[in-house]
Amino acid sequence: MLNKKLEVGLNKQINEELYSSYIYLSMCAYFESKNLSGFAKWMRMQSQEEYLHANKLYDYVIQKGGRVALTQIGTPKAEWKSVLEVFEDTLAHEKFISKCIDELVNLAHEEKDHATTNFLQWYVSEQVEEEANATKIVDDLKMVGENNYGIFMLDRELGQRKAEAADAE
Ligand code: OFO
Repeated sequence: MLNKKLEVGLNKQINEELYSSYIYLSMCAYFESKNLSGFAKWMRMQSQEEYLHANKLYDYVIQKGGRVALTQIGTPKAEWKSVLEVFEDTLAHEKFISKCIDELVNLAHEEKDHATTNFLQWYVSEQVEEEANATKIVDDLKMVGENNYGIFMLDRELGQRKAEAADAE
């Protein structure tokens, strides 16, 4: 049976992951509106990954005999001043998610729930990758600055993103 405090925490994280999915889908729509199809594709895939992150938590709660409780998802931001601002928001959001995961791990430790501690390690590693990816894109965008050709090339590069293997999202 799933510890009650962890059931609440994991359900909260399901909401955070679904909200992440919603944020990135909104960023995708923004890029589509600017005809930046490569950035849009990257964001669409990011959104789909977040949906899978939510579902992984969802399945775990059920597997442990807990009850999934879905709650309202916030309205995501819809407008940005630049491509750089979108990715700065992405990085800030991923740092926030890393903090949420760390707090959940702390709770699992406090409650001596080793199975959940172990389960959450996947998210701990994933966040290292998520922050590194966003940091790299922010750095690249800072390097090209206002240069349209640079933005064009980055749009093409990010449009090459491939879906990760089903188990490794
Ligand atoms: Fe963006 O990462 Fe989920 O967990």
